[in-house]
Order: sequence, then structure tokens, then C-alpha cells
Amino acid sequence: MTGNPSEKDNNKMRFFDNDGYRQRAACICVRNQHEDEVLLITSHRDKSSWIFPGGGIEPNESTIDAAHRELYEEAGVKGRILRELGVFENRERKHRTTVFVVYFEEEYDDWDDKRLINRQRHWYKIKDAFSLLTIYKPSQLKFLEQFISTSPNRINLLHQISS
Ligand code: U71
Ligand code: MG
Repeated sequence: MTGNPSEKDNNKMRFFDNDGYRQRAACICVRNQHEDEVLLITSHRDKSSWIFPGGGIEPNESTIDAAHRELYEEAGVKGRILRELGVFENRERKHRTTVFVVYFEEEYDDWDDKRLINRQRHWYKIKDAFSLLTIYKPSQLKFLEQFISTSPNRINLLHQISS
């Protein structure tokens, strides 16, 4: 991604399903094998709002490649995909997001969206990520709920969010 934030918006290439839904890919990036911390980034619109890294799949790009690209562009992080969590439909905004669970490998101090829009990133305990998404991005809370209920560490994670 190059240019300033408005160029980013103007140059955005979008890829739609046959029924007009925009296709997205997003990442739940976990910091360790316990899967008890996930990476959130600030919203481009509201710097106090926290969301999962993700965005539109570009033409001729695979869903997996888009997930890696968005994680790198938006959060400055690289990782390896552990599993596909599912496809989540947002009927109100007319998009579908394929969400991957990604194991953290590297993070960079300088990345595209930090430079372009001062986007921030932070590792959150599952309980805190749950609270933030409930407040700021309820449409992405279902990603986290599905992650928790299917994680190999789900018993501990469920205990965390209910305590
Ligand atoms: C924005 C729209 C937008 C989406 C954008 C959302 O730019 P971004 O990566 O932070 O995400 O902003 P957000 O979640 O950071 O506040 O929402 P908004 O409410 O600000 O209009 O998402 P949605 O409301 O449609 O779900 O999508 P479009 O359709 O307006 O471009 O960008 P997205 O999908 O992540 O794409 P990309 O490729 O720019 O990362
Ligand atoms: Mg995005």
C-alpha cells in the first residue's frame, strides 16, 4: 500500500461475490500456544476503538494471501495460519469475512498504517478483547466467540471471560 489515507481509499480495489457482497479476510492473531492473547488494532475512523486486522480481498488474490497482507499492512505483524475459523456475513454492511487464526511470528516497529493513519496495535487478554469488541465492534465479537468455542484451550478461555 502506498500514498496517503485518502489515496488508500480512492485506490481501493474491491472484490465482490455474485450477490454483491464484498469479500474480506481477517486475522485473529494469537501471541502464544495458549491462545489467551490476541492482537487488536485501532479503527481508522476512531483511535479509541479496537478491531481485528482485516480488509478487502483484491482481484487475483487468494483469501489466505489477503489475510497475510492485511495483517502486515494494518498491524505490521507476520505469522503463520493455524486454521480457518469460518466465513462471517455482515448483512447490514454487505460483506463476508473469512477469518483465520494466525500464530504470531514477527512484529515490525514501522508499518504502512502506522505511517499513513497512525494506526496502533496492542495484545489483549481474551477477556479484555471481548469487552472492547462488545463496546466498539459488535459485528466482530462473533469472530472472537467462535474462536473461543473452538480453541484447543477453550476451557481456560471460557473460564477467563466468565470470571
Ligand atoms: C469501516 C468500513 C470499511 C472498513 C474499515 C471500517 O479501514 P479499516 O480497515 O479500519 O476498516 O472502519 P473501522 O472498522 O476501522 O471503523 O467502517 P466504518 O464504520 O468506519 O465505515 O467497514 P464496514 O463498516 O463496512 O464493516 O469498509 P468499507 O466497505 O467502508 O471500505 O474497511 P475494510 O473492510 O477493513 O477494508 P480495507 O481493505 O480498507 O482494510
Ligand atoms: Mg481493514
